[in-house]
Amino acid sequence: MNRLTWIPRYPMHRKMLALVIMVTLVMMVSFLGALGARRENLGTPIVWDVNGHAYEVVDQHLSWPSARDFAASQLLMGVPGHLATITSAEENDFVVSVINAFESSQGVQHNLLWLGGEQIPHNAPNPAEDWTWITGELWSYTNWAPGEPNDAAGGEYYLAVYGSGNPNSSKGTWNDDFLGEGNTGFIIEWSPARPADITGPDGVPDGCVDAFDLGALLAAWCSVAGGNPCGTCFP
Ligand SMILES: [Ca+2]
Ligand SMILES: [Ca+2]
Repeated sequence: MNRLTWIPRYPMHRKMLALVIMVTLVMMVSFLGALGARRENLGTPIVWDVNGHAYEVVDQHLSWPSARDFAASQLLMGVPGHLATITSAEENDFVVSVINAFESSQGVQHNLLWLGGEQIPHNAPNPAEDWTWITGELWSYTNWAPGEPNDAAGGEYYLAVYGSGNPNSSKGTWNDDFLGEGNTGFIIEWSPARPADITGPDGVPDGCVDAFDLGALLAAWCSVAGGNPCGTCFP
């Protein structure tokens, strides 16, 4: 009787072969699963070392809601993205540097790129009021282009930042924009959870999560009744 030559003759060896096949299948399924979760857009996110967040320009013409959903579907080390939120002049400068890097490497000039700002409710009477960040961060810093926000076309409920491709507006300034506008892309930000910057050597947050923050955390932990699971505090 013919016999498949790759099948071991002895039961123990057959069990080992079955184990190897099973492990291989599990690894293949895991690998394919990882591929399915990979980021679909090309390019390399750039990390801002001030907050540890990563940013990337996506060169796709999508409506603001579609860009929002696309960003949320993009995982970076297991963290879903969101349309970028800009809460300081320093972050705006960094986002401009990300735009610059993308435009120079790809040889393109973007007109407008969606950000994660939306005016809610949409029928707000004042174009400058009721703006919110998609992440729930405090809306405080703004960098509107001159004359913006103006709701010029009506329905300008969505936030966009100018790239190099608009001759009338400075790169990095903002525009309230409508769904039908010719936005040429959007910016994704990944905001992984990280320990809070509680304090610095002078007692105020210093933009760095370091030993000062750990010390403040431990001090607060011991000072809160019942906060120390060991029931004692270090002197
Ligand atoms: Ca942000
Ligand atoms: Ca506008």
